[in-house]
Amino acid sequence: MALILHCGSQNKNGYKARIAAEYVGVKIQISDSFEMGVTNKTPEFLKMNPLGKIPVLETPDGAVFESNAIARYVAHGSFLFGSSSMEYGQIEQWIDFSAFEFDVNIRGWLTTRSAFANYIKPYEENCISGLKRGLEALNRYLATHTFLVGDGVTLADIIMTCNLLLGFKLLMPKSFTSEFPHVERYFWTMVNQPNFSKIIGEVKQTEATIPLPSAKKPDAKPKSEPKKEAPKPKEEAPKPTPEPAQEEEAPKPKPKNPLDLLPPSKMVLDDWKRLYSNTKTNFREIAIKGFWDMFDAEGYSLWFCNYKYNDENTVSFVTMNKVGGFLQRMDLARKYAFGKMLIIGNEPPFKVKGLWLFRGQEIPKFVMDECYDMELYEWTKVDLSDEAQKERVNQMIEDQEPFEGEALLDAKCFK
Ligand SMILES: N[C@@H](CCC(=O)N[C@@H](CS)C(=O)NCC(=O)O)C(=O)O
Repeated sequence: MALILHCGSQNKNGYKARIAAEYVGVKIQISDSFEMGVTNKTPEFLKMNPLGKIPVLETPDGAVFESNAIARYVAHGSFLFGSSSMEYGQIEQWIDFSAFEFDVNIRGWLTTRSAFANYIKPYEENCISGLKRGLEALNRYLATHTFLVGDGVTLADIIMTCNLLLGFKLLMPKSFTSEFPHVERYFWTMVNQPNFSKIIGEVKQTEATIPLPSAKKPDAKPKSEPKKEAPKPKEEAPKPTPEPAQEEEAPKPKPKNPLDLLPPSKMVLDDWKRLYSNTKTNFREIAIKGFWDMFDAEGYSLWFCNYKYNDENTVSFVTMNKVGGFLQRMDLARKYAFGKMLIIGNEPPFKVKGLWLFRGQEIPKFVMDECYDMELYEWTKVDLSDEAQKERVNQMIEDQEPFEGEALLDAKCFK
């Protein structure tokens, strides 16, 4: 009896064993009669996996469930486990890493965006920040490694790639992954290996995170538990619910941003941005003086920000990309904000500090809600009665070097 894998042919968890099988020359047959929600609820299936989940591998000696275990079974005793105890340990280490840092968070993020789950914003944010933390760590590692362990593909690469797959296909567009260039290079190298592409086919990166089902609006508060009889997840990732027909309702006028309802300000943000951009000499005398002349302390507030995880900023261009990504995501606030971000230090770990001018007296709520980078920084309102803080504002606007005794690696402006 051949090995029979019970799952759909597009199941990313099933891919793990199937790619491993290509490398080690094991034959696996996909059960062609498998029907999700039907086959896996039968008593015969539940004997193989009491949870009724897929994939399950049926062997002449019994069944194995859990996709990583199935892949291990297929790869047992082969070069896919490395050539020493240390390599073996590291392969297992990266398999666990990919399961807990990526699989858990990608599945969680997908679930929040699926038609069968209630949207819980803090949960989604938690998944995204966990995922980014893992990607940053992996990116650092891959800056100096082509494969996860040793000089060739191991089971760790197979499982890692499969666990990243739905992220690239459904959630993480280029603007998200470009912060992690080594992960990008690694992922595309892997999915284009002949033994991978034979099973997975061509992989296309999503152009945007799959939208929320149109019936559900983002809501910061958790809603009630899903009903027991809610439809079960499909085997593959949830598909976005189609938009309602256009003719159903006349488009509603876009609600005004609350910042547009604030009392008018004498400060015209665009004038300041123009002055900043056009001042090429005598910056202190012209631009900085002009800033304070224009500044309206009632209509605007100034904020210092400090990156919370500077210890992780060990690679210069990755740190710069991270800040660049933050500024891109702040695009939604262009009408209401100006910012300077400094990347500080001659050598790693680099510090990231910034100065932001926001319309209103608080950091706008929609920025806090929609730009997840915001929570990666500590925010302190500038005390305008403190001359030392005002001088720090000047230095940040001006990219003064040295800044707080250190060289600047880069300075980026949001305007
Ligand atoms: N950790 C398991 C996850 C298996 C899993 O969640 N399978 C999903 C489909 S991808 C399933 O069978 N869901 C059906 C159910 O929960 O009833 C693995 O890696 O095999």
